Amino acid sequence: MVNAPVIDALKHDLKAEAARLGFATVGFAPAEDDALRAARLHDWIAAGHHGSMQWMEDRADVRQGPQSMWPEARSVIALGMSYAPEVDPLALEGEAEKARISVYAQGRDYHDVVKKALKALARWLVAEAGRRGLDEPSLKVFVDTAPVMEKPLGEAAGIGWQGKHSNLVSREHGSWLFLGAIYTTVPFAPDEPHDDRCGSCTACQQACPTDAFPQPYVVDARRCISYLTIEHKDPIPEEFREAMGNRIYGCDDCLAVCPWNKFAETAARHKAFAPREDLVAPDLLELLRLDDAAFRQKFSGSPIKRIGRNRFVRNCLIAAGNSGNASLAPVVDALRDDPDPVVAEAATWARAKLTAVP
Ligand code: B12
Ligand code: SF4
Ligand code: SF4
Repeated sequence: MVNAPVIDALKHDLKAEAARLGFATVGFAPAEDDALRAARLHDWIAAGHHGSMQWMEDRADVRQGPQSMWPEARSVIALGMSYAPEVDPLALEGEAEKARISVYAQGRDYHDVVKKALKALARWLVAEAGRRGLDEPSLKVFVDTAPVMEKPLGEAAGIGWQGKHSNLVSREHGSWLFLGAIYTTVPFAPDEPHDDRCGSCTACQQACPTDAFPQPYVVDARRCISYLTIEHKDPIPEEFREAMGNRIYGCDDCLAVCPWNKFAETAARHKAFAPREDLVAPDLLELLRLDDAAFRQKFSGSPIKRIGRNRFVRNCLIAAGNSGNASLAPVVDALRDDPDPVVAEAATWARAKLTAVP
């Protein structure tokens, strides 16, 4: 039997516990599939917007909604952790000796931080439900890697809305939230879905260096610098190389120009996401010299470690080619003989660009 007053009190206390664990926001949605959301996911994949992310295609039928993954689920708890930056993420644009690492990757790996907090919240929920005489709940926790559409679920749970850059925007935290979700058998009363507050603004679409938005709210990953620098394993298509500038890991441009960021309090940022000093404005020259062992050591505990040395150095070479900085030529030259063909090809491209420097 559903004991609504006890579940409502549990929901109230769960919000306080989530805040204690470092979440900046939490909301509740019914664990229902939504036909429009599912159709848009399938359309996105049919259009090829996922590029080489085959895992998006393989599990699209599960990703499309909570019921498709787990029919026993009754509620979705959507959570956000803030990583609001203190300085303008676009400040290093065009700096010849420096590289740009997106804000989300300058601190500790959010997968680890958010997952740990989600698990702690899940344990709290099981213990509290038992203490309050409710049936033992089942739960599943997710951050990023599972076939779950975290952004639309966050919108359904009222913690923000999907902006025209497609990410979840919060009135209090702007574009700077990592998302996580818990599916549970507890039938929590849902919160109101968030309404769209983009209005006539188009700042994010205009800011995109590679024109990655075929229409508002939709990203073609194949054109997105985040995808090209993190997910894409092969040589970066020539048409995007110059537009990448000095971005070597991810991209913040569409997030950073969002007017809602002015309400984002860095005080709400989880302390684990404070930027590492050496990753705020790293020297391209130093990064180009990383071998496998040095790469692993430098990026231990950072999300950057996931892409491996070769892909990382490939990205740095594109930035070197764009730098117009002839003093990088010797280190670029040396990488033309790199055993990895993708690195070697990027070095040849960068060297030719630097030769053209007057
Ligand atoms: C695949 C993926 C990517 C891909 C594809 C991006 C994308 N837009 O989907 C790439 C590698 C490009 C990427 C990049 C980034 N990502 Co990413 N990514 C994901 C992942 C794993 C899946 C997203 C997904 O399901 N995409 C499929 C598409 C179809 O979903 P969608 O974008 O929600 O699409 C909806 C809209 O297009 C909408 N729609 C379509 N047409 C229309 C029309 C109208 C009128 C409307 C209203 C809506 C609408 O319907 C679709 C379905 O509902 C999620 C984690 C997760 N499990 O959810 C993280 C996630 C979305 N990424 C995240 C981040 C931080 C980023 C980057 C900012 C990282 C960076 N700094 O480089 C960039 C941002 C680029 C961008 N503008 O999107 C965060 C976003 C947090 C937030 N506040 O929203 C997530 C949630 C990870 C996390 N757990 O925190 N990412
Ligand atoms: S992350 Fe950068 S490249 Fe990707 S859509 Fe946003 S502005 Fe464009
Ligand atoms: S920049 Fe403008 S259009 Fe883009 S998400 Fe923010 S408010 Fe919406």
